Amino acid sequence: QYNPNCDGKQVIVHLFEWKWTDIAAECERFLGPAGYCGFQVSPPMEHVILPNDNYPWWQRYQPVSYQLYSRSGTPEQFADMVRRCNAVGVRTYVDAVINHMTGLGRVGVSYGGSSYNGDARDFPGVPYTAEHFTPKNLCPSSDGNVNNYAVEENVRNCYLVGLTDLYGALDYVRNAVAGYLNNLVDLGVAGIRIDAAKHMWPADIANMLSRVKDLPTSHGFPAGSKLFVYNEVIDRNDGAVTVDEYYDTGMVTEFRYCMKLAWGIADYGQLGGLVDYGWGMARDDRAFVFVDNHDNQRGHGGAGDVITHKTPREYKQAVAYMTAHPYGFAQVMSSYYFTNTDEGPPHNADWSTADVVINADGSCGGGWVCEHRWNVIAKMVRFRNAVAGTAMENYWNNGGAVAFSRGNKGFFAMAKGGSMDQTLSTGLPAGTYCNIIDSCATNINVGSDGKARIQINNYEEPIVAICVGCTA
Ligand code: LM2
Ligand code: CA
Repeated sequence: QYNPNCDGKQVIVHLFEWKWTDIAAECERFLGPAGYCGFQVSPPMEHVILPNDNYPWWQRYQPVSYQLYSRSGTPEQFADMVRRCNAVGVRTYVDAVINHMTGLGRVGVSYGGSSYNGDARDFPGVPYTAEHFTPKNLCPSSDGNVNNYAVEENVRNCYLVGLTDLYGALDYVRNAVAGYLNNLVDLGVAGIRIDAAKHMWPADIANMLSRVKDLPTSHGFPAGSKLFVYNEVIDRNDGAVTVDEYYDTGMVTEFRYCMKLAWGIADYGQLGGLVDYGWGMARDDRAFVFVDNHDNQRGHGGAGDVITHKTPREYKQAVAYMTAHPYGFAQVMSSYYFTNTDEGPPHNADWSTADVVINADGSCGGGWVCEHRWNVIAKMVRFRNAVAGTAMENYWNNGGAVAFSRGNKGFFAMAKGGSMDQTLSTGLPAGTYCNIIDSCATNINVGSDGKARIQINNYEEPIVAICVGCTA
């Protein structure tokens, strides 16, 4: 479960709140040609519907059943999306919400017709009833909610913000969750993010995963391929639960990376200390890294010291550095504009999710940010694919600009103020290369000593990325 199953490609994009029909089209017209490994979808299962809160994005983190009806579309549309994306080599990763069901007090009927009653712990669409939820006596908190991150049992056995907590030790629950995951596997899904993994026992996750079958060869997966897994564990050296507890169940989200990268972009002198194992950061082959995610970009889980699309110039530098740097497996965020931290995606008059608008110049409209289409970001996806498997070498940093090579396959430089002029070792064979960031408008000549004069004069996109075999 450590292999993303995308033929060695290196970057996943989170298409936050996109509809299945839009994603299918995006795979064919952009993600495939751009070299994206795949995309993470918002939770695809039936969820609560909250008109009184103007249908917030977080509706989708309150499951009602495992039927694939959601604000993003129907089961048929989901299946069609996965099939069409697989056909162009772009894989689907599902945000799997399996720690809990709805919040207490949530009562209603969801998109696929399943009813829900949080107080009664009644979810006939699965079905789950009261006995399938964590017994009160296992939760050492006076109000039943997670309220002390220093105590493991509190974090894992209590109700996270009042969400009815599934009792993952039960064979019935493990089987129900595995049934959901196996349905996804049958449809051609390549991997999952385990939402709130920190609030689940690693042994429960391991057991659930042990019941999941291999990926189907009918969708182009080599025989014996396993579902890729990344566990969402917010570990900022601030509690009893640490990322290393999840190394056996898959990769782990590395939230300290968001912080460290933000500090490094603010002060290039700190970029050299981006990955700090002494600080407890996940080992390289387990780290799942990102500049920001759907929570911390809006002040929810793991927020603070995070760069987002709201500061585009810094954001491009942050994503560029992440994708150039060899640490971990990388995810790019694709957002919608928001002012209120609860508000859902761009919507039509009836609050159904609006289509993603693609402008003539390739940017998005209609309220969608589409960071994954930004020039620097899309180009750096190609760079990361081109240099996969190589180490960082020839590291140079003068506090205002930074540069390094990736083995003998690529070289990257970035200038905080927008300009630099330095002769540096590139690690590359002698020859003429072109900067893929400016679509090869600039050539860079590497001499027989491996050195090249690196000049940057571009305030918005102050980056040079050259790689063997890379063209406009
Ligand atoms: C996650 N990771 O561990 C998700 O990434 C995060 O987005 C989810 O929280 C959380 N865990 C649970 O899946 C979001 C959001 C919360 C929201 C929950 C449930 O950040 O604010 O909580 O989804 O929808 C909301 C209300 C909260 C209320 C709760 C239960 O904001 O006030 O608690 O619903 O009704 C009484
Ligand atoms: Ca739990």
